[in-house]
Parts: sequence; structure tokens; C-alpha cells
Amino acid sequence: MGLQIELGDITTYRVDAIVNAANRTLLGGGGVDGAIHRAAGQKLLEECKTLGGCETGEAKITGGYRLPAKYVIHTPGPIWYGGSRGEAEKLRSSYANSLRLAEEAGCKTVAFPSISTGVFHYPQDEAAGIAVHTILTFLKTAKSVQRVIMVCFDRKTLAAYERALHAAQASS
Ligand code: AR6
Repeated sequence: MGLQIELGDITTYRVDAIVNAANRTLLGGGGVDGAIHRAAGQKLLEECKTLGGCETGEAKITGGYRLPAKYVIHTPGPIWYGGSRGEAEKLRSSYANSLRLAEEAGCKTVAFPSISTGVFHYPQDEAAGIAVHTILTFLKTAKSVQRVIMVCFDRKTLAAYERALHAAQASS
């Protein structure tokens, strides 16, 4: 129950939905996006082509195809431009809109990667603070979603999310 933080590869998670740190085309890319498309197979790209892209901070849901996860929720996080272009609010929206779609689809378990902290260069500690706060706030009133897992791909990312979770628990 609640929020868990783990080291892992999100493409291996047998959960109801995994979230993809996509770009606005929704047609794939590098990083976790590339890994998800490779693992899910060509049919994921075919479904994505029908979606007409997605604005930053919004989210769209597809099937999981060859992934162990039932659904993929695609959200383009913000590119970091220094913090004065609404990046924080857009990152919060990416998490909140992804969780809303998971809830609407009746998901119980949802796994997130660290949105925007790779190619999009969002500073890790700030991003982790926003992610943890948005997820914990959502879980207080969620009906369907019971467990959210932050899947960190490396130890530095894991440490940032663990710090953010401890800080949030200390202040609540
Ligand atoms: N499982 C979990 N996390 C992963 C995995 C994995 N298999 N692979 C990478 N990560 P990034 P962004 C981590 O760059 O910053 C793409 O080209 C990675 O170590 O994937 O939101 C899209 O198409 C990092 O901590 O996403 C967009 O154009 C985190 O996932 C752009 O990159 C996010 O890194 C999106 O950039």
C-alpha cells in the first residue's frame, strides 16, 4: 500500500499500468520511452500513431501489448529551461494526469519512471520532491489506485526519491 521507491527496470513490472516519460509526438524516442517501445513491440507504436500526440503535462493511455503491464500511460514531462517556464507545474500535471487516467481505468498498481530527469534535464531533487508530493496527495483520496511504485534506474535517482519521501514523511 502507498508509495514505494525501488531500483529497477520499469519494462519488467507486472503492474496494471506503467507510465512512459514520452515526448509530445508519442512516437517513441530514447531513454525509458525507447525501452518501453522495444519491450512492448510494434503494436504499441501503431496505437500511439492514432493518438495525435500529447501536450506537455497531459497524458494518454494505451494497451501494454508484449509488456507484463496491462496499460501504458504516456506523458510528456517538461524540458528544463531553468525553472521560469512553468516547469514545476507541468511536472506536477504529468504525475496528476497520469494518476487520474490510471484511476479511471480501474488500476490498482501503477509504476512511474523519474519523469523529465534524463534527456529533459529536470534537476533530480526538485523533480523527486514534486513527484512524491503529487503521488502522496493523490493517494489520500484515490479509490482504485492502492500502490504506486517509483522505479529508479540508477542509485543516484533512487537516493533522490528516498530523500524526498523521508522529507515528506517528516513534514506530515
Ligand atoms: N526503467 C526505469 N527507468 C528508466 C529506464 C527503464 N528501463 N530507462 C531509463 N530510465 P528519460 P525524460 C530512467 O531520458 O528526461 C525520450 O527520448 C532514466 O535513467 O527516459 O523525461 C523521450 O522520447 C531517467 O532517470 O526521460 C523524450 O523525448 C528517467 O528514466 C525524452 O526522452 C527519465 O529519463 C524524455 O526525457
